[in-house]
Amino acid sequence: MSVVLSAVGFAACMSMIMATSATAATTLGASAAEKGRYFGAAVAANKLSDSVYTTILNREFNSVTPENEMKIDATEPQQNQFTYTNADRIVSHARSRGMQVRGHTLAWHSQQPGWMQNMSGTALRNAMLNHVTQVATHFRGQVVAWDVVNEAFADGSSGARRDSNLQRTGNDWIEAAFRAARAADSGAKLCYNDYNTDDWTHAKTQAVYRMVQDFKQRGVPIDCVGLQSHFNSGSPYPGNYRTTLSSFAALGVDVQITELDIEGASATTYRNVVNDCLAVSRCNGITVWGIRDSDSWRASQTPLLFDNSGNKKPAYDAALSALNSGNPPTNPPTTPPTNPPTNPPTTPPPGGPGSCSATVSLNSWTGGFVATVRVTAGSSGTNSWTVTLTLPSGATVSNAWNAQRSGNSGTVQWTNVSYNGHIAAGQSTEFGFQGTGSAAGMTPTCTAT
Ligand code: 9MR
Repeated sequence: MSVVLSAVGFAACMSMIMATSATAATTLGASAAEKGRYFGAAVAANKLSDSVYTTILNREFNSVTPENEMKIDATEPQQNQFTYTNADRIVSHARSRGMQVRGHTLAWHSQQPGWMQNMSGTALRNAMLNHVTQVATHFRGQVVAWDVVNEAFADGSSGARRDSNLQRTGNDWIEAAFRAARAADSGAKLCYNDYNTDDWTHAKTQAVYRMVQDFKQRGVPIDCVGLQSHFNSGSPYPGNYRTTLSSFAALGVDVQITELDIEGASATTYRNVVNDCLAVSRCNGITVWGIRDSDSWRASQTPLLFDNSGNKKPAYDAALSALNSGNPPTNPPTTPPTNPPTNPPTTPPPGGPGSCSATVSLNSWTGGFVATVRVTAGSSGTNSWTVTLTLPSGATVSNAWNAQRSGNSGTVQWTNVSYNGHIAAGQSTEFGFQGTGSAAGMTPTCTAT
């Protein structure tokens, strides 16, 4: 029996087809945006004159990461001489077309200029903090997220920090970098970024997880974790990738897939990665590490979404269709608060005014310091608290977190902020500040209500 479509049925059928094709986004960036996310690419400044390259970039992507142009050797080739020409070209190309920019990277053991490679100790710590401050200040308001610290953990089963000149300045170099970045640009999301942190069972993944958990508990300003996700035969896409994304997100940070490439560009694996990101509401977006295979740092692995001529590969179709069939976000994308409550508010303890005590620990270097003040409630708990500290002459506070302050030198009073005034009996909270000069010998006093 033949089926004859009535005119009405045919029209209805056509309108369904047209409705479907009219609503499906046709580019990676547009589709990701419909899901409250971005789809980005690493971009090299010297390719912005290649029209095949820029045609794909401008059509497909709504986020850009400079591949090398914001690194330390590029931005501070001589100490205290900053050059932003190539980075600025990428930023202006992106922002003038409505693309967002991820900054990469402020503190890293690799791609250090010669002068920094030869430094150590307090001189290096100061130089690193100065670099973070200067570069984050230059790009303030232009980058939505920074890879503040890159690749600071060792490979293998140790779960240890990677040995480097930066690590040898003291284990707190990472948190010092994050604090300096927050002070310089309170609007950018601050990320820790690493590779081989995709498999949830790996020691390196677990070590990064514990660091982020510790930072959140102690009020170190961190907003996101970047998983580079360079997948290849030696380091394949893990079946528990989604668990890794959701586990980091559960710590209260965003997760971003920052340098995706997949040896051989399996369509299935690209689809899986997109689906995993869409399944985790705090997975903000995906950046592929290059546009065409020939742009890749691993070109021979043909790991990207476009071939050497700029044609879409099957992996492209898989990524786009996964984006198009994903669910819209249940939670709107978040922007970081300028003073994030890193210790989540606890239930106010019963009881009224109490007493409190405070201790201060210092991380000092020539010309500067970071102070961490621990406030501990007495037997009745606190509703609010004030800590008084007298700084030695010459010491000046440049920024602070988790407390309000009066003044920036001499006798300074620090009062709780909204989320850390209530401390249960015997419990503690921490606030901190960074400054110049020497802060040795301060004795804090605490009063509570
Ligand atoms: O793709 C980058 C390549 O052009 C550089 O030569 C290389 C030098 O270190 O860095 C590459 O990008 C790296 C990124 O900055 C950090 N994660 C690993 C990336 C691939 O090596």
